[in-house]
Amino acid sequence: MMPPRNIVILTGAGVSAESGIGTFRDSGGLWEQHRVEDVATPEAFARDPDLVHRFYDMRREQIQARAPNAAHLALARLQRDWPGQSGGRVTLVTQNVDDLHDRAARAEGVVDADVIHMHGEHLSVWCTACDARQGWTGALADRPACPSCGVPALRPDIVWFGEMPYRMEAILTAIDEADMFVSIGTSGAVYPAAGFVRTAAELGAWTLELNLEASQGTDWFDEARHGPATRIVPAWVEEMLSGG
Ligand code: BJW
Repeated sequence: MMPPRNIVILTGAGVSAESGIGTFRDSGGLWEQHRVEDVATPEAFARDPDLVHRFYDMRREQIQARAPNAAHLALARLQRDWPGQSGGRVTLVTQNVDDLHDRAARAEGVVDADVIHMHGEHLSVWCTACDARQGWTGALADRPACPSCGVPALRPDIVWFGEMPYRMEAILTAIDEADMFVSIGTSGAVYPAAGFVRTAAELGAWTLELNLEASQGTDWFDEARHGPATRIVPAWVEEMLSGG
């Protein structure tokens, strides 16, 4: 393999698991006996908004008590140091709706960190009346008014099943320009993210999977390393930054 310049990293729930944030499809990935597919859809929200608000209020509160782990911090160091070392760039795309990559970037002093949250963010709300999106740390179950328009029409700024993930054009451009595509802590069960490895491989990028176990798309990767993210991600970043 030629030394890579541009790297695209896709992360999923597995990268935050060791920070104490449960994954979606591992055993125990249920909430009050509901599957994620039963609460994370526009239809579920229309049918039972109280249930959906309680689910997201609980998770919005939970993530604020969690902290980035060694994998988030290592990826932030790669974002910070790779451009100077290689002349290339690292595009970090996450399916996660927590803010642990963003906090890790701040902790490691990444200038202009751009974490692409393709499935939205827990700490953001979207007003379905005026279309404004804004930062939010509190609850929504009591139907607060939108700070922009005053209408109590706020919903979690989360991409639910059947909705278009955010910033797809920027993601596909980055994959098109990537020499290396790395997937970390994702089961490969949810599209379009699950298809990125195939696109990257077809466009000529070298592909690497870092996950606890083989993902559903594991055959698409040139190399797979399996183990906990806090061990295998810092080791890989160290290899990259030492030119190995
Ligand atoms: C560790 C670890 C450790 C654990 N260290 N690793 C039929 C076929 C194909 C597609 C479809 C279909 N029917 C419908 C669709 C489309 C649908 C879809 O994919 N459905 C599937 C269920 C089949 N997708 C959509 O609807 C998306 N939109 C869309 O497609 O729009 C149309 C479009 C068309 C053309 C182009 C583009 C778009 C929207 C998807 C929205 C997903 N939203 C969620 C919920 C929001 C978050 C929330 O509620 O909190 O996002 S679902 C949930 O799954 C969440 C995640 O981001 C996402 C992915 O999960 P992830 O991250 O992979 O987690 P897990 O739990 O599955 O895996 C964790 C992994 O970590 C495991 O492998 C573990 O082993 C590993 N692990 N500990 C390392 N310590």
